[in-house]
Amino acid sequence: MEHKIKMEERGMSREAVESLLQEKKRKDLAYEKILSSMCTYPHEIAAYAYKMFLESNLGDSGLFRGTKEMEDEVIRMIGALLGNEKAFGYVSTGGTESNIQAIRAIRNRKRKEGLSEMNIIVPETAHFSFDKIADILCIEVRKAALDEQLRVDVNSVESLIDDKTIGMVGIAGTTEFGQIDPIKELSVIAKEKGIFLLVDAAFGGFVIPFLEERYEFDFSLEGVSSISIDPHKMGMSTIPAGCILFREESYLDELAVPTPYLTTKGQFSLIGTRSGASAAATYAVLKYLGREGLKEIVSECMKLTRMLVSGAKAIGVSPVIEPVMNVVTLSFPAAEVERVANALEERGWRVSITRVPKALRLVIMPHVKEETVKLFLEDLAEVV
Ligand code: 0PR
Repeated sequence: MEHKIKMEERGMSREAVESLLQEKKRKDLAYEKILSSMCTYPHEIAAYAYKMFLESNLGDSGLFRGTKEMEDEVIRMIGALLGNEKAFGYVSTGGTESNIQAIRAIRNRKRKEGLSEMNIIVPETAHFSFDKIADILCIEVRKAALDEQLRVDVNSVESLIDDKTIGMVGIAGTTEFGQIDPIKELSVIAKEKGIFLLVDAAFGGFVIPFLEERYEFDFSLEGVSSISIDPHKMGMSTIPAGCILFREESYLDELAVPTPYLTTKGQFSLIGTRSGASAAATYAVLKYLGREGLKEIVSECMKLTRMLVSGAKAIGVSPVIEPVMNVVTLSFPAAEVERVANALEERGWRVSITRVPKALRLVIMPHVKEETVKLFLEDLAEVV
Protein backbone atom coordinates (compact mmCIF):
# COMPACT_ATOMS: atom_id res chain seq x y z
CA MET A 1 0.00 0.00 0.00
CA GLU A 2 2.88 2.33 0.80
CA HIS A 3 3.66 3.16 -2.80
CA LYS A 4 0.29 4.84 -3.11
CA ILE A 5 0.91 7.46 -0.52
CA LYS A 6 4.52 8.45 -0.91
CA MET A 7 6.97 8.92 -3.72
CA GLU A 8 9.22 5.92 -4.18
CA GLU A 9 12.95 6.19 -4.62
CA ARG A 10 12.57 4.27 -7.88
CA GLY A 11 9.73 4.94 -10.26
CA MET A 12 7.00 2.43 -11.01
CA SER A 13 6.34 0.69 -14.29
CA ARG A 14 4.08 2.34 -16.81
CA GLU A 15 1.52 -0.46 -16.37
CA ALA A 16 1.51 -0.02 -12.62
CA VAL A 17 0.88 3.72 -12.91
CA GLU A 18 -1.86 3.16 -15.45
CA SER A 19 -3.58 0.73 -13.19
CA LEU A 20 -3.35 3.20 -10.31
CA LEU A 21 -4.94 5.82 -12.52
CA GLN A 22 -7.73 3.47 -13.51
CA GLU A 23 -8.38 2.67 -9.90
CA LYS A 24 -8.74 6.39 -9.13
CA LYS A 25 -10.86 7.00 -12.20
CA ARG A 26 -13.32 4.36 -11.02
CA LYS A 27 -13.87 6.37 -7.86
CA ASP A 28 -14.84 9.48 -9.83
CA LEU A 29 -18.46 9.72 -10.89
CA ALA A 30 -19.41 9.75 -14.55
CA TYR A 31 -21.55 12.77 -15.49
CA GLU A 32 -24.55 10.75 -16.71
CA LYS A 33 -26.52 10.90 -13.45
CA ILE A 34 -25.06 14.18 -12.22
CA LEU A 35 -27.75 16.87 -12.11
CA SER A 36 -25.94 19.13 -9.66
CA SER A 37 -23.10 20.43 -11.81
CA MET A 38 -22.63 23.26 -14.26
CA CYS A 39 -19.81 21.33 -15.92
CA THR A 40 -20.13 18.57 -18.47
CA TYR A 41 -18.08 16.40 -20.81
CA PRO A 42 -16.03 18.67 -23.02
CA HIS A 43 -16.73 18.41 -26.73
CA GLU A 44 -14.42 15.90 -28.43
CA ILE A 45 -12.76 18.61 -30.53
CA ALA A 46 -12.02 20.63 -27.39
CA ALA A 47 -10.30 17.62 -25.81
CA TYR A 48 -8.33 17.09 -29.03
CA ALA A 49 -7.12 20.69 -29.11
CA TYR A 50 -6.35 20.65 -25.39
CA LYS A 51 -4.00 17.69 -25.78
CA MET A 52 -2.36 19.27 -28.80
CA PHE A 53 -1.44 22.45 -26.87
CA LEU A 54 -0.72 20.90 -23.46
CA GLU A 55 2.68 22.57 -23.07
CA SER A 56 1.64 25.98 -24.30
CA ASN A 57 1.97 28.78 -21.73
CA LEU A 58 0.07 31.99 -22.32
CA GLY A 59 1.94 33.53 -19.40
CA ASP A 60 4.80 34.07 -21.85
CA SER A 61 2.78 34.41 -24.99
CA GLY A 62 5.61 35.60 -27.25
CA LEU A 63 6.81 32.01 -27.25
CA PHE A 64 3.44 30.67 -28.31
CA ARG A 65 2.26 33.00 -31.04
CA GLY A 66 -0.21 30.52 -32.51
CA THR A 67 -1.84 30.00 -29.15
CA LYS A 68 -1.96 33.74 -28.58
CA GLU A 69 -3.71 34.18 -31.94
CA MET A 70 -6.29 31.63 -30.85
CA GLU A 71 -6.85 33.43 -27.55
CA ASP A 72 -7.32 36.74 -29.35
CA GLU A 73 -9.79 35.17 -31.72
CA VAL A 74 -11.71 33.56 -28.85
CA ILE A 75 -12.08 37.03 -27.35
CA ARG A 76 -13.35 38.40 -30.67
CA MET A 77 -15.78 35.51 -31.19
CA ILE A 78 -17.20 35.72 -27.68
CA GLY A 79 -17.22 39.51 -27.82
CA ALA A 80 -19.28 39.34 -31.02
CA LEU A 81 -21.64 36.83 -29.40
CA LEU A 82 -22.11 39.32 -26.56
CA GLY A 83 -22.72 42.41 -28.63
CA ASN A 84 -19.22 43.83 -28.97
CA GLU A 85 -16.63 42.32 -31.28
CA LYS A 86 -14.19 44.97 -30.12
CA ALA A 87 -14.24 43.90 -26.49
CA PHE A 88 -10.94 43.34 -24.66
CA GLY A 89 -10.04 40.53 -22.35
CA TYR A 90 -8.45 37.14 -21.96
CA VAL A 91 -9.12 33.48 -21.33
CA SER A 92 -9.16 32.98 -17.55
CA THR A 93 -9.45 29.93 -15.34
CA GLY A 94 -13.18 30.42 -14.82
CA GLY A 95 -15.89 32.56 -13.31
CA THR A 96 -14.09 33.19 -10.04
CA GLU A 97 -10.95 34.60 -11.67
CA SER A 98 -13.02 36.63 -14.14
CA ASN A 99 -15.14 38.14 -11.39
CA ILE A 100 -12.09 38.94 -9.27
CA GLN A 101 -10.37 40.61 -12.20
CA ALA A 102 -13.34 42.72 -13.23
CA ILE A 103 -13.79 44.09 -9.72
CA ARG A 104 -10.03 44.44 -9.26
CA ALA A 105 -9.83 46.58 -12.40
CA ILE A 106 -12.39 49.11 -11.16
CA ARG A 107 -11.03 48.91 -7.58
CA ASN A 108 -7.53 49.79 -8.86
CA ARG A 109 -8.86 52.65 -10.94
CA LYS A 110 -10.80 54.16 -8.05
CA ARG A 111 -7.88 53.70 -5.69
CA LYS A 112 -5.72 55.72 -8.07
CA GLU A 113 -8.40 58.38 -8.04
CA GLY A 114 -7.97 58.57 -4.26
CA LEU A 115 -10.81 56.45 -2.90
CA SER A 116 -9.83 54.22 -0.02
CA GLU A 117 -13.11 52.79 1.26
CA MET A 118 -15.19 51.21 -1.47
CA ASN A 119 -18.17 48.96 -1.95
CA ILE A 120 -19.89 46.99 -4.68
CA ILE A 121 -23.49 45.85 -4.82
CA VAL A 122 -24.33 42.29 -5.80
CA PRO A 123 -27.63 40.41 -5.75
CA GLU A 124 -28.30 38.08 -2.82
CA THR A 125 -28.07 35.30 -5.36
CA ALA A 126 -24.49 36.16 -6.29
CA HIS A 127 -22.01 33.33 -6.54
CA PHE A 128 -19.72 32.81 -3.54
CA SER A 129 -16.79 34.11 -5.59
CA PHE A 130 -17.96 37.57 -4.46
CA ASP A 131 -17.29 36.59 -0.85
CA LYS A 132 -13.73 35.81 -1.92
CA ILE A 133 -13.62 39.18 -3.67
CA ALA A 134 -14.58 41.01 -0.46
CA ASP A 135 -11.71 39.25 1.26
CA ILE A 136 -9.01 39.53 -1.40
CA LEU A 137 -9.77 43.03 -2.64
CA CYS A 138 -10.68 44.43 0.78
CA ILE A 139 -13.90 46.03 -0.37
CA GLU A 140 -17.37 45.80 1.09
CA VAL A 141 -19.78 43.58 -0.83
CA ARG A 142 -23.38 44.69 -0.24
CA LYS A 143 -26.15 42.26 -1.03
CA ALA A 144 -29.32 43.52 -2.66
CA ALA A 145 -32.70 41.90 -2.11
CA LEU A 146 -34.64 39.97 -4.76
CA ASP A 147 -38.09 40.28 -6.26
CA GLU A 148 -40.53 37.38 -6.07
CA GLN A 149 -39.12 35.94 -9.29
CA LEU A 150 -35.68 35.80 -7.62
CA ARG A 151 -34.25 38.57 -9.80
CA VAL A 152 -32.40 41.37 -8.09
CA ASP A 153 -34.73 44.14 -6.97
CA VAL A 154 -33.51 47.32 -8.66
CA ASN A 155 -34.95 49.51 -5.88
CA SER A 156 -32.94 47.59 -3.33
CA VAL A 157 -29.80 48.07 -5.46
CA GLU A 158 -30.46 51.81 -5.70
CA SER A 159 -31.03 52.11 -1.97
CA LEU A 160 -27.61 50.57 -1.30
CA ILE A 161 -25.70 52.93 -3.56
CA ASP A 162 -23.65 55.65 -1.85
CA ASP A 163 -20.62 57.75 -2.73
CA LYS A 164 -18.33 54.78 -2.05
CA THR A 165 -20.08 52.50 -4.52
CA ILE A 166 -17.71 51.68 -7.35
CA GLY A 167 -19.46 48.73 -8.94
CA MET A 168 -22.65 46.75 -9.38
CA VAL A 169 -23.13 43.18 -10.46
CA GLY A 170 -26.04 41.71 -12.40
CA ILE A 171 -26.26 37.98 -12.96
CA ALA A 172 -27.27 36.54 -16.30
CA GLY A 173 -28.01 33.01 -15.21
CA THR A 174 -27.94 32.73 -11.43
CA THR A 175 -26.09 29.74 -10.05
CA GLU A 176 -28.99 28.37 -8.07
CA PHE A 177 -32.11 29.33 -10.03
CA GLY A 178 -30.88 30.10 -13.54
CA GLN A 179 -32.63 33.47 -13.36
CA ILE A 180 -31.63 36.60 -15.28
CA ASP A 181 -31.39 39.90 -13.39
CA PRO A 182 -32.90 43.06 -14.96
CA ILE A 183 -29.59 44.00 -16.58
CA LYS A 184 -31.17 46.74 -18.69
CA GLU A 185 -32.37 48.62 -15.61
CA LEU A 186 -29.01 48.13 -13.92
CA SER A 187 -27.32 49.41 -17.06
CA VAL A 188 -29.39 52.62 -16.95
CA ILE A 189 -28.42 53.22 -13.32
CA ALA A 190 -24.77 52.43 -14.10
CA LYS A 191 -24.74 54.92 -16.93
CA GLU A 192 -26.54 57.61 -14.97
CA LYS A 193 -24.34 57.35 -11.89
CA GLY A 194 -21.08 56.43 -13.59
CA ILE A 195 -20.84 53.09 -11.79
CA PHE A 196 -19.01 50.08 -13.24
CA LEU A 197 -21.39 47.24 -14.14
CA LEU A 198 -20.19 43.63 -14.31
CA VAL A 199 -22.55 41.08 -15.82
CA ASP A 200 -21.81 37.65 -14.40
CA ALA A 201 -22.78 35.45 -17.33
CA ALA A 202 -20.48 32.61 -16.26
CA PHE A 203 -23.31 30.17 -16.84
CA GLY A 204 -25.81 32.08 -18.96
CA GLY A 205 -23.42 33.58 -21.49
CA PHE A 206 -23.53 30.54 -23.72
CA VAL A 207 -27.26 29.99 -23.11
CA ILE A 208 -29.12 33.30 -23.28
CA PRO A 209 -28.11 34.26 -26.86
CA PHE A 210 -29.65 30.98 -28.05
CA LEU A 211 -32.97 31.01 -26.17
CA GLU A 212 -36.21 31.50 -28.04
CA GLU A 213 -37.08 34.37 -25.75
CA ARG A 214 -34.86 37.46 -26.11
CA TYR A 215 -33.16 39.01 -23.11
CA GLU A 216 -31.02 42.13 -23.08
CA PHE A 217 -27.98 41.41 -20.97
CA ASP A 218 -24.81 42.11 -22.90
CA PHE A 219 -22.60 44.91 -24.30
CA SER A 220 -25.44 46.13 -26.49
CA LEU A 221 -26.56 47.83 -23.26
CA GLU A 222 -24.39 50.90 -22.91
CA GLY A 223 -23.95 50.68 -19.14
CA VAL A 224 -22.41 47.20 -19.22
CA SER A 225 -18.67 47.59 -18.52
CA SER A 226 -17.59 43.99 -18.30
CA ILE A 227 -18.89 40.44 -18.78
CA SER A 228 -17.71 37.18 -17.26
CA ILE A 229 -18.57 34.06 -19.32
CA ASP A 230 -17.31 30.49 -18.93
CA PRO A 231 -16.49 28.22 -21.85
CA HIS A 232 -16.04 25.39 -19.30
CA LYS A 233 -19.72 25.51 -18.41
CA MET A 234 -22.16 25.69 -21.37
CA GLY A 235 -19.37 26.45 -23.87
CA MET A 236 -18.42 22.74 -24.09
CA SER A 237 -14.74 23.49 -23.52
CA THR A 238 -12.30 21.83 -21.14
CA ILE A 239 -11.71 22.83 -17.52
CA PRO A 240 -10.30 25.41 -16.81
CA ALA A 241 -11.72 27.89 -19.30
CA GLY A 242 -13.31 31.18 -18.35
CA CYS A 243 -13.35 34.47 -20.17
CA ILE A 244 -13.35 38.05 -18.91
CA LEU A 245 -14.32 40.82 -21.31
CA PHE A 246 -14.16 44.59 -20.89
CA ARG A 247 -15.77 47.24 -23.05
CA GLU A 248 -12.68 49.44 -22.72
CA GLU A 249 -9.08 48.36 -23.09
CA SER A 250 -8.00 50.76 -20.36
CA TYR A 251 -9.40 48.37 -17.74
CA LEU A 252 -6.75 45.83 -18.73
CA ASP A 253 -4.12 48.46 -18.02
CA GLU A 254 -5.47 48.73 -14.47
CA LEU A 255 -4.61 45.06 -14.05
CA ALA A 256 -1.20 45.04 -15.68
CA VAL A 257 2.13 44.55 -13.96
CA PRO A 258 5.47 44.97 -15.79
CA THR A 259 7.21 41.74 -16.79
CA PRO A 260 10.49 43.03 -18.21
CA TYR A 261 12.26 39.71 -18.77
CA LEU A 262 9.38 37.95 -20.53
CA THR A 263 8.42 38.08 -24.19
CA THR A 264 5.66 40.53 -23.28
CA LYS A 265 6.19 43.87 -21.53
CA GLY A 266 3.38 43.38 -19.08
CA GLN A 267 0.82 40.90 -17.82
CA PHE A 268 -2.79 41.57 -16.93
CA SER A 269 -3.91 38.05 -16.03
CA LEU A 270 -4.19 37.05 -12.38
CA ILE A 271 -2.41 33.75 -13.05
CA GLY A 272 1.23 33.79 -14.22
CA THR A 273 1.89 30.57 -16.08
CA ARG A 274 -1.44 29.83 -17.68
CA SER A 275 -2.92 27.18 -19.88
CA GLY A 276 -2.69 27.75 -23.61
CA ALA A 277 -4.49 24.44 -23.94
CA SER A 278 -7.64 26.03 -22.50
CA ALA A 279 -7.56 28.76 -25.13
CA ALA A 280 -6.94 26.18 -27.89
CA ALA A 281 -9.80 23.98 -26.68
CA THR A 282 -12.19 26.93 -26.57
CA TYR A 283 -11.07 28.16 -29.98
CA ALA A 284 -11.56 24.70 -31.49
CA VAL A 285 -15.00 24.09 -30.08
CA LEU A 286 -16.32 27.55 -31.02
CA LYS A 287 -14.96 27.18 -34.56
CA TYR A 288 -16.35 23.68 -34.86
CA LEU A 289 -19.84 24.31 -33.51
CA GLY A 290 -20.42 27.87 -34.65
CA ARG A 291 -23.52 29.66 -33.43
CA GLU A 292 -25.70 27.02 -35.04
CA GLY A 293 -24.04 24.19 -33.13
CA LEU A 294 -24.20 26.05 -29.82
CA LYS A 295 -27.84 26.85 -30.44
CA GLU A 296 -28.65 23.20 -31.08
CA ILE A 297 -27.09 22.24 -27.76
CA VAL A 298 -29.08 24.90 -25.90
CA SER A 299 -32.30 23.93 -27.69
CA GLU A 300 -31.88 20.32 -26.67
CA CYS A 301 -31.15 21.25 -23.04
CA MET A 302 -34.21 23.50 -23.01
CA LYS A 303 -36.41 20.79 -24.54
CA LEU A 304 -35.36 18.40 -21.77
CA THR A 305 -35.80 21.16 -19.17
CA ARG A 306 -39.41 21.62 -20.27
CA MET A 307 -39.93 17.87 -20.30
CA LEU A 308 -38.60 17.60 -16.77
CA VAL A 309 -40.79 20.44 -15.50
CA SER A 310 -43.98 19.13 -17.07
CA GLY A 311 -43.18 15.63 -15.81
CA ALA A 312 -42.65 17.00 -12.30
CA LYS A 313 -45.90 18.97 -12.45
CA ALA A 314 -47.70 15.80 -13.52
CA ILE A 315 -46.66 14.16 -10.25
CA GLY A 316 -47.69 17.21 -8.24
CA VAL A 317 -44.30 18.90 -7.86
CA SER A 318 -44.01 22.48 -9.06
CA PRO A 319 -40.98 24.57 -9.94
CA VAL A 320 -39.97 27.55 -7.79
CA ILE A 321 -39.92 29.68 -10.95
CA GLU A 322 -40.73 28.69 -14.51
CA PRO A 323 -37.23 27.89 -15.80
CA VAL A 324 -35.65 30.67 -17.82
CA MET A 325 -32.72 28.50 -18.77
CA ASN A 326 -31.63 24.92 -18.16
CA VAL A 327 -31.77 25.05 -14.39
CA VAL A 328 -34.81 23.54 -12.69
CA THR A 329 -35.67 24.12 -9.04
CA LEU A 330 -38.50 22.13 -7.50
CA SER A 331 -40.45 23.16 -4.38
CA PHE A 332 -41.19 20.83 -1.54
CA PRO A 333 -42.41 21.44 1.98
CA ALA A 334 -39.34 22.54 3.96
CA ALA A 335 -38.74 19.25 5.76
CA GLU A 336 -39.21 17.25 2.57
CA VAL A 337 -36.41 18.67 0.41
CA GLU A 338 -33.61 16.89 2.19
CA ARG A 339 -35.47 13.60 2.37
CA VAL A 340 -36.20 13.74 -1.37
CA ALA A 341 -32.62 14.70 -2.21
CA ASN A 342 -31.25 11.88 -0.07
CA ALA A 343 -33.62 9.34 -1.55
CA LEU A 344 -32.62 10.41 -5.06
CA GLU A 345 -28.95 10.17 -4.15
CA GLU A 346 -29.55 6.64 -2.91
CA ARG A 347 -30.76 5.90 -6.40
CA GLY A 348 -27.54 7.19 -7.86
CA TRP A 349 -28.59 10.74 -8.77
CA ARG A 350 -26.56 13.74 -7.78
CA VAL A 351 -28.76 16.72 -7.00
CA SER A 352 -28.31 19.86 -4.94
CA ILE A 353 -30.40 22.02 -2.63
CA THR A 354 -30.69 25.78 -2.95
CA ARG A 355 -30.31 28.15 0.03
CA VAL A 356 -33.31 30.53 -0.07
CA PRO A 357 -35.92 29.39 -0.84
CA LYS A 358 -34.88 25.81 -0.16
CA ALA A 359 -35.56 23.71 -3.23
CA LEU A 360 -34.29 20.74 -5.15
CA ARG A 361 -31.95 22.00 -7.87
CA LEU A 362 -31.31 20.22 -11.15
CA VAL A 363 -29.02 21.50 -13.89
CA ILE A 364 -29.87 20.06 -17.30
CA MET A 365 -26.44 20.01 -18.91
CA PRO A 366 -25.66 18.56 -22.35
CA HIS A 367 -24.76 15.18 -20.83
CA VAL A 368 -28.40 14.78 -19.80
CA LYS A 369 -30.35 12.79 -22.40
CA GLU A 370 -34.07 12.20 -22.89
CA GLU A 371 -33.72 8.73 -21.40
CA THR A 372 -32.04 10.24 -18.33
CA VAL A 373 -34.96 12.60 -17.76
CA LYS A 374 -37.46 9.73 -18.06
CA LEU A 375 -35.55 7.61 -15.56
CA PHE A 376 -35.21 10.56 -13.23
CA LEU A 377 -38.93 11.30 -13.36
CA GLU A 378 -39.73 7.67 -12.57
CA ASP A 379 -37.47 7.81 -9.52
CA LEU A 380 -38.85 11.19 -8.49
CA ALA A 381 -42.41 9.85 -8.68
CA GLU A 382 -41.50 6.92 -6.46
CA VAL A 383 -39.60 9.07 -4.00
CA VAL A 384 -42.39 11.59 -3.52
N1 0PR B 1 -20.57 32.93 -11.47
C1 0PR B 1 -21.62 32.12 -11.56
C2 0PR B 1 -22.97 32.67 -11.92
C3 0PR B 1 -21.46 30.74 -11.33
O1 0PR B 1 -22.51 29.94 -11.41
C4 0PR B 1 -20.17 30.25 -10.99
C5 0PR B 1 -19.93 28.80 -10.72
C6 0PR B 1 -19.11 31.17 -10.93
C7 0PR B 1 -19.34 32.50 -11.16
C8 0PR B 1 -17.71 30.73 -10.59
O2 0PR B 1 -17.18 29.98 -11.62
P1 0PR B 1 -15.94 29.01 -11.43
O3 0PR B 1 -16.41 27.88 -10.54
O4 0PR B 1 -15.63 28.58 -12.81
O5 0PR B 1 -14.86 29.79 -10.81
N2 0PR B 1 -21.06 28.00 -10.62
C9 0PR B 1 -21.03 26.61 -10.21
C10 0PR B 1 -21.36 26.53 -8.73
O6 0PR B 1 -20.63 27.08 -7.89
C11 0PR B 1 -19.71 25.94 -10.45
C12 0PR B 1 -19.78 24.48 -10.26
C13 0PR B 1 -19.69 23.64 -11.33
C14 0PR B 1 -19.92 23.90 -9.01
C15 0PR B 1 -19.74 22.27 -11.19
C16 0PR B 1 -20.00 22.52 -8.85
C17 0PR B 1 -19.90 21.72 -9.94
O7 0PR B 1 -19.97 20.35 -9.78
O8 0PR B 1 -22.36 25.89 -8.40
